[in-house]
Amino acid sequence: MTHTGNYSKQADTSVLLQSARFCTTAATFAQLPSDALPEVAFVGRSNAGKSSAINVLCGQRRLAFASKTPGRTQHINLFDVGLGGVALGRLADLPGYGFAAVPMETKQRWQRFIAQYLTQREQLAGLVLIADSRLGLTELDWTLLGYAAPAARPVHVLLTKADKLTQAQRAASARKVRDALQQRAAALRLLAPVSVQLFSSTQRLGLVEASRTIEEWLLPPAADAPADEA
Ligand SMILES: Nc1nc2c(ncn2[C@@H]2O[C@H](COP(=O)(O)OP(=O)(O)OP(=O)(O)O)[C@@H](O)[C@H]2O)c(=O)[nH]1
Ligand SMILES: [Mg+2]
Repeated sequence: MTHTGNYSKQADTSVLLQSARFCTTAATFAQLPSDALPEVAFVGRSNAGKSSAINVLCGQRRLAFASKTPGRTQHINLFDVGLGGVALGRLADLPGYGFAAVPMETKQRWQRFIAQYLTQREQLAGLVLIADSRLGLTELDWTLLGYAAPAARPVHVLLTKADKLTQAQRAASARKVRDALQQRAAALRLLAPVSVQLFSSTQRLGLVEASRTIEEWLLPPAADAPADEA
């Protein structure tokens, strides 16, 4: 991989992601932007830390709303990212799943919306699956990976809240998730690559690795030679 990323001198956040600006909020599939900009979606259980991860990756404190009340993100919130004022891609903050106190009907509506997004969103370039490093991947996460599998987009798992674990526990958490993925990938028909890393929004752990992965999905690879217009 030749792509080196766009990093400012001292910062661990990428210039591309720092440019994030709120774009729109969508409550239905039809409300999603219809242009062709590639999108990276953040998915995971409610309260896993999706919004916090987006905020810290973008170097902005309140871009995606991070709350202590689980289940607050009920729509898909989209953020534009670009370089030199030109939008090149989007980040999508998807509704969290698995929050028990949400009425069944609401839960089913979100589930359908997420499933439709994962299977039909052509602009989807990759999925960032956020999971609590203390819990690893739960059955709901495996269900989501099953929904996502047919679209064959790459998945990057952020095992977040790693600040709550000791070094040894962190290593064990990552190993357990990698092993489980290896065991279940064939049954789930996960064809695209799945990568795993530890992360902490509060301790800014793993920012560079996560940003690089997202940048590589959003920015087209540098061409060897500029293509002539035919
Ligand atoms: N210690 C620690 N706490 C975190 C971290 N990331 C998120 N949190 C906390 O976890 C809670 C949930 O974080 P959010 O980012 O709102 O989670 P979410 O996945 O967006 O939740 P929903 O929008 O409800 O789906 C908040 O109280 C955050 O402060 C982390 O890396 N470390
Ligand atoms: Mg959220």
